[in-house]
Amino acid sequence: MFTHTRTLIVTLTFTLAAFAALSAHMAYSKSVPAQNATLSKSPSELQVWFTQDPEPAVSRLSLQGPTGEISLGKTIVDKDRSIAASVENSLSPGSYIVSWRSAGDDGHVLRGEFSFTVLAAN
Ligand SMILES: [Cu+2]
Repeated sequence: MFTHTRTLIVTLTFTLAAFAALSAHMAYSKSVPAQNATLSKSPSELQVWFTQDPEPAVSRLSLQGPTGEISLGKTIVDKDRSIAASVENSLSPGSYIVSWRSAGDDGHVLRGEFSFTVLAAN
């Protein structure tokens, strides 16, 4: 009896842990450039990784610079749970904000942003 109860509790605990993992929202994992990075030259691409496979239909990167919106290449979804877009023209020194939008397994659209700085060449 005691053994059966303990087995049941252990089984329940594992089941709840598995359910929590499956139902978790997707989250930002890392990016290149990294959050608050200081770069000595303009990046040629922006890439953001997530904790689940990004949904291509809603995934988008955009970039704001000192003079407004900067045009990027089409946002692509990679197999390694990331989305990426090329930076078509060299960025002038200044502060930039990357905005991302994506969705994971549960379809909830998530948005976030992070900044990086491009230093003047010397
Ligand atoms: Cu969610």
